[in-house]
Amino acid sequence: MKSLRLVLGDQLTRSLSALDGMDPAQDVVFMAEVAQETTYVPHHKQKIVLILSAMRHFAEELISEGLRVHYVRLDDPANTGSFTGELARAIALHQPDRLIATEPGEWRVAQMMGEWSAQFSLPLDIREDDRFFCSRGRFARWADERKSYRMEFFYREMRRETGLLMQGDKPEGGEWNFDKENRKALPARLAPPKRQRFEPDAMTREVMALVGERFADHFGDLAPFGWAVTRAEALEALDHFISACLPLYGDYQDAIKVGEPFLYHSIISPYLNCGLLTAREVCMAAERAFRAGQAPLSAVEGFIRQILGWREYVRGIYWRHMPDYEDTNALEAHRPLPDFFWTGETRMNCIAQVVGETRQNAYAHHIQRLMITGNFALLAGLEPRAVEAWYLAVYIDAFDWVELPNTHGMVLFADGGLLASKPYAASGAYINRMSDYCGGCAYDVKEKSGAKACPFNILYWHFLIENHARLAGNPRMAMPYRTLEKMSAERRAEITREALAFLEGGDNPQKVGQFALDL
Ligand code: DLZ
Ligand code: SF4
Repeated sequence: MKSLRLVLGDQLTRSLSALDGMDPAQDVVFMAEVAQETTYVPHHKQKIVLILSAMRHFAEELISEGLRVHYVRLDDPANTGSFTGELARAIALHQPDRLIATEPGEWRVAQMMGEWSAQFSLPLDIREDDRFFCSRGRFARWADERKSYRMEFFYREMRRETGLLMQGDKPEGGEWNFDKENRKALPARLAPPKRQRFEPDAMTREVMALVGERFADHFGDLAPFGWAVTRAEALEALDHFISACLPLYGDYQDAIKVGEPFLYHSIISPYLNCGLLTAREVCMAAERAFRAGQAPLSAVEGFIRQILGWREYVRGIYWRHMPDYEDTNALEAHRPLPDFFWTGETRMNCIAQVVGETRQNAYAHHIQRLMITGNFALLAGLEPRAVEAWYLAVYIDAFDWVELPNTHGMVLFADGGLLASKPYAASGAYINRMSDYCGGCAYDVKEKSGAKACPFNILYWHFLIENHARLAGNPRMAMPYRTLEKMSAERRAEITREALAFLEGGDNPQKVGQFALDL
């Protein structure tokens, strides 16, 4: 029986279930670069380079193993631009008896895939994506048993199930979570390790030329491009993280420093999410470092929790709640995304820095995404769809299944608390404590009102006022609401006036001047 085996751009793993039991004499692997995927959001140029170059390298590795690969390039004049169109051409050419796929990561693609069997009159075997620790069915069973599902409990079950960082049936070190030992402020003189860059080879340079020409209007710098595009390079990046960064990863997990876009973060999420590395091998490498005495338990536990806990949990939430999940808008946020999310042209130094680094690297670390751009989007009441499209486009590791719950649930609280127990709203004081952004800002983080006041200070209280009916009953919001209630009616009116002036005028210096006169 001849099978056509589908490998999507985020399934670049040799042990992928769709490639299981391959008959090299008959079977053909199908891979396609298609406009549908490169443009459904205006992906950062480096993100497109990573995916296409990693796809080409992966195909080459399969071919050198003696497998047959039907590979369609984006610049093939006959390319129809869609998975369905390319599959139709491949089926006509190879005349397979059946199709074999691994379940796709994205709802949109799963819907498309659901039609292929009838469309092509061929049996389609959709196999589980066993690169995840927790299958979709397994997550559904866990979630069915509870009214509210918090990550921490899910994570404990995953620890028990996998045996990662366990001593028999007890967690290593006697506790499940060591976060109280993590998250320190970064000492001024500590210099984080220099990160590896992988020089683009001829294949990557060819893709860069294609992307430069075809996606010139997409956000982000094309060069320098230093991401790993093969499994061998990704493994090297993993080794470097484990030896040079993991020991201090926990301590400085929430720190932010100007000019240090990577700090001690792993920066392996792009490789995990497109398949060059697997979650299992990454967690095992971290555990080995702990057992060998090379990294403290607090750091290793914190890192493993991100992958075994959080990453699996958000995927579970995505599949359990799509497609309705993305339509919720619990805080009824409808303001449009300001241009400065794309241009970085704003007097708010924190936003300008994060957007600038994002443009350069297609990357920002989690606390920049959550507490700078994300916090602003939450406080300003930006429309979830627009914010989500932005995150999906600009970050190299962003795929819908992981981006959507993180942005919609964690950052914007648009799911009304399904994922997070409270909105992650913070004023300028938090940003000032965790970063060195405020010193170089046109605004004053200590000012609470007037033209010089940090917009986060005004927007924070305005957010609480605007969402009083929706959030005041949340026990985890009791403290800020008590403080708000102690404020005079005049002060509250002043906050509303200044916040609306900012939100309507942007932080255009002229308008800000005008807004100061209006006060
Ligand atoms: C993100 C992406 C891009 C930019 N390009 C392609 C592509 O040309 N071909 C492909 O197979 N996959 C691409 N991807 C990743 C897909 O969007 C991803 O496989 C789906 O979202 C999974 O459901
Ligand atoms: Fe950001 Fe406010 Fe600090 Fe400026 S003062 S960098 S706007 S937090």
